[in-house]
Amino acid sequence: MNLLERLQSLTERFAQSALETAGPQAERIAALWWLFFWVCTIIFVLVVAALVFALYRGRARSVEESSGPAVTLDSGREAGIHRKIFGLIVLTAIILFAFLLATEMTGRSLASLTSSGGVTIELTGYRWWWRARYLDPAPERIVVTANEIHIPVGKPVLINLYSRDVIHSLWVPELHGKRDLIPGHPNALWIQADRPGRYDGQCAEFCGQQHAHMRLIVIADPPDRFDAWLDAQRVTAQAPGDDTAKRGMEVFLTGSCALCHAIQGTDANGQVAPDLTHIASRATLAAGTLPNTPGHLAGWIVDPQHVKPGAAMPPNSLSAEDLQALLAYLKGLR
Ligand code: HEC
Ligand SMILES: [Cu+2]
Repeated sequence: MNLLERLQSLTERFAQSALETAGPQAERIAALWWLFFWVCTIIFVLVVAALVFALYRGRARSVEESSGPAVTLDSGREAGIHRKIFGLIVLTAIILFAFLLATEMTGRSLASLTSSGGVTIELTGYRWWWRARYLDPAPERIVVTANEIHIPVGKPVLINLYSRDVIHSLWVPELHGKRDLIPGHPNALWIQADRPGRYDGQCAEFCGQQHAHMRLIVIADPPDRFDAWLDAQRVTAQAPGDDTAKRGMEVFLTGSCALCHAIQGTDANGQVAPDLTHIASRATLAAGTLPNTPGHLAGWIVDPQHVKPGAAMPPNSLSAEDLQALLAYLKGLR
């Protein structure tokens, strides 16, 4: 692969474009964008053409008249010019009003996507990661995860938005516009993906030092795969099989980890950090900051402040054996 191909495949995988729409909401926003784009482009071209014409004519005339008397407008011509200017002002007002109307109509149609009995996700912003809870009337069926959510293709999904600290904003450009997460003021939006794929979003409201490392991965699965994923997430962590992983679990539970992190099915029940019950099934670590590989995981656990300065996880000094055991344990949390 040469550099260009590498770049292309990278942008295909990770580029976020509001114009590469993957759902009805984003399509409406993109249509509005194109309307603004074409109308403004046409006006821009006309204005520049008029300007060039006026400059050209003005120059030709000034050469012609430089020896003659000063130019004066007769009152008939002046009235004509005033009428033209007035006409253009009215046209501008009409165009702006049409934009306003189109924006309002788009806003309304964005709000019209609803359904009952679908998937509802409670998404909470933290500095600097996302907690996601898949709601269910039966408490034991509720799924808690972080930084990576799955949704079923072709179905409207309701996302309730909360913040635990400052104002964040959710933006998944290929699916929807931005919506703020405001402390003490619940917000909501509907999203729908029409084709399977990975759609990256991130925090779009400056929220502190690591604002740029606050990615949310949205994976749209065909409905049966989505159901399988959700069922798998409902399963609590199994007791580890081999001795190394058993030792790792001990390190996790007796160390500081369990104060902040929860692992369902164990005594770890910390609520101020990402749920790690299925950490091994996620693509990235620390809200898209690192790929989820054993090497990166080890680096993260030992010194998160090096990777994400300011993040609310302290460094850990672990012996080499304990670290390896911890990695073996976390690897099993699929
Ligand atoms: C003081 C609380 C705290 C302690 C103690 C702590 N963590 Fe964390 N951890 C966090 C926070 C907060 C994050 C999210 C950081 C971010 O992405 O900004 C995190 C993120 C992680 C992640 C990435 C999760 C994800 O979904 O991306 C892993 C894995 C992790 N911690 C493992 C551990 C292990 C193992 C220990 C014990 C050795 C530990 N943590 C101790 C607070 C803590
Ligand atoms: Cu944020």
